[in-house]
Amino acid sequence: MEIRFSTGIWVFGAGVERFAPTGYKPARPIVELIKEAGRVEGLQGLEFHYPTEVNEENVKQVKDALSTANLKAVAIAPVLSQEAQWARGALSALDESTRRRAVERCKKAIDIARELGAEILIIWPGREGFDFPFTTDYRKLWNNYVSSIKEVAEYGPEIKVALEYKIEDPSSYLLHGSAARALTTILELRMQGIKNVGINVEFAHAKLAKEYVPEAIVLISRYNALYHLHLNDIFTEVDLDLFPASVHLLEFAELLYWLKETNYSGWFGLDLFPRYLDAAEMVRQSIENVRAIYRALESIGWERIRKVIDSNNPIEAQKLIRELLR
Ligand SMILES: [Mn+2]
Repeated sequence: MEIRFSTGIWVFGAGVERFAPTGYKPARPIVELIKEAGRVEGLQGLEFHYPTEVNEENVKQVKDALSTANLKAVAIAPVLSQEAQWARGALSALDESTRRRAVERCKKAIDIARELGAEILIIWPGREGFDFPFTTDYRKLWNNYVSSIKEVAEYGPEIKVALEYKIEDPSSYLLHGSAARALTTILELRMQGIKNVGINVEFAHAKLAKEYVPEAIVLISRYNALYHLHLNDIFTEVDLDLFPASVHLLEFAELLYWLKETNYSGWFGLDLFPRYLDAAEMVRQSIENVRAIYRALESIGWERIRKVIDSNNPIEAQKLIRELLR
């Protein structure tokens, strides 16, 4: 399995969050951030938000900076959450003019993706849901949401539209809380002939959905819908984008095994939040974590691991776990 690493350019940014409203670091120009990303050994691609990080005004500059840094544009993620205009929903908004603005933003993000040669449009539906009981006609909400995704996907048939599910936050209850829920939209759209909608599995979001991530990616792979990965980690309930495998080490090992077994050929995206850490160093350590686990699996041997799994024997599995720790 070829492992190609990408990360979000936001990882190198100021790091604004609700407990650090002005960020942990000073804001810097996008070209400087790309330059810094280019110095991370093993990093081959970058992901951008539209329009906050890349937009019509700076796209040429971004393109040049990427080529100088020898990095590929991997994905564009339209901002559909972190603005007051999306407080009551974006692609699912019951207010029709808001919904139109959200769809148009996604189409413009596709235009930017085309210009940069990025193949993936990441939709993080952080406001596609509701906040309070007895406030929402769920039939309208789902109809709006699915038809917006359809319109976006039809606009960019060569683009992979990747839904990044999460159970809650910022909205109180999100339509796409789990892999299976995202799959319902994907399968509904396939019945209407739309074949370019899939999933971006973020490790931490899958944990929030109480999924076991290796099994979740196998389920998604059954439908050839695993378009992208956002690797990171989480302790319990707060999504702070920790180093991949720094908490769920064994689950990560099994995840890598199943990515290989299901012939995953996409990018290994790193969605991290360095806070007070040096961003480049956090990306480096994340790449090394993934590589080290992959090497450990390789040294045991794929055949041996497959045999243990096929034996369906928990005792043999404990021996395999100890082999991994050697
Ligand atoms: Mn993410």
